Amino acid sequence: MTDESRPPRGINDAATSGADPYTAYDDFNLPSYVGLLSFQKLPWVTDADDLLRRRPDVAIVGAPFDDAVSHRPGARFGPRAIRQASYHSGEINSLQLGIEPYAWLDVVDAGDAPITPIDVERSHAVIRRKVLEVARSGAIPIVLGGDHSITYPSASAIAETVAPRRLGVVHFDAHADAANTTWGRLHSHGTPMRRLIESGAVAGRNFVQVGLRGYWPNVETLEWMRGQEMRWHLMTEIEERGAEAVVAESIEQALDGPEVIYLSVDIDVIDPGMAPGTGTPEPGGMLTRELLRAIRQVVGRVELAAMDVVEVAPQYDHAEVTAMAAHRCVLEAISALAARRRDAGGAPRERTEPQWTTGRG
Ligand SMILES: [Mn+2]
Repeated sequence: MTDESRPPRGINDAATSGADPYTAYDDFNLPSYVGLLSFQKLPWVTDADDLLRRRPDVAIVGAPFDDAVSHRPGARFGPRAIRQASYHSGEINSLQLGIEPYAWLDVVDAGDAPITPIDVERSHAVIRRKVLEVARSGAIPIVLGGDHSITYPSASAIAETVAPRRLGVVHFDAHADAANTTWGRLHSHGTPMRRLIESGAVAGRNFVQVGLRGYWPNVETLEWMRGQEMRWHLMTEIEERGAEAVVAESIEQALDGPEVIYLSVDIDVIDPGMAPGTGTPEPGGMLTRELLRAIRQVVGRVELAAMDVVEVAPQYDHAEVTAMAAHRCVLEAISALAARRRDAGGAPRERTEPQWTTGRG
């Protein structure tokens, strides 16, 4: 058990002399490479009833699935790579937003959807159920992919959860992912946005894409997208107008009717020079710093229902640079959620739950 009579010691606390070195730090405050792997060493709370009792503000969900890729596989290892791509542990302080996010928000790691390989339908079904369980606890799910096909079950679950309020989508990606089929299959990482619109989960005109470039999709798919009144902003538009103006317009378009937003981030929206660890890299993308700023901008402005960060394939990464960018996308969203709560006049949270017990006391 954690010793409740003393505050947990952290990385820069001076008063460790005289403490029993075996119990001086709890697991949350030990270095990031020590102990079990959860996102940011946050509590691992996977059971639906435990989530309902705890009612966290935000919950990380892993979707380690890549059976629906069209090119290089490997994103099934993305959630693990993202979870471990941080040297921080314990309490953290966002310099960008001037806030300690965990002082304002109860954030947990809800673990992974119980994926098995070689079965797209089954995997999508368990992702949908996992995201539903988390969202019904009141937490904002932040889903770590996984290939982009997981956005179909994940955003479908969120559309069901927020109904009758309507869901808009802000989607950062090099690719539109709105094809009808890929190699004859309806469910692939090239089709989830089409399925979301066709199923009625999201209206086409509130589906807004940012960062598209390259040589796909084909003319017929673009015509279908226009017919659905989808809005998209090419990378060339970001080059000409700047990301901040483009993102501001995207937010207005996504919220033109809906009340809440699903944010989907394909890491390949970043230039492959800065994020090589992905399955379908597309040269000429956003800077990492532009994307992080854009995430703060979106989450600071909208009511966020859920988020995903997908297509991190660590086999093609170098020095964890892609996984670290994905990890930081999540942290920027969490910090922006905390800043929203503060700016709305909320109170810092009371610590009723230990972050992580030591088992060493
Ligand atoms: Mn993509």
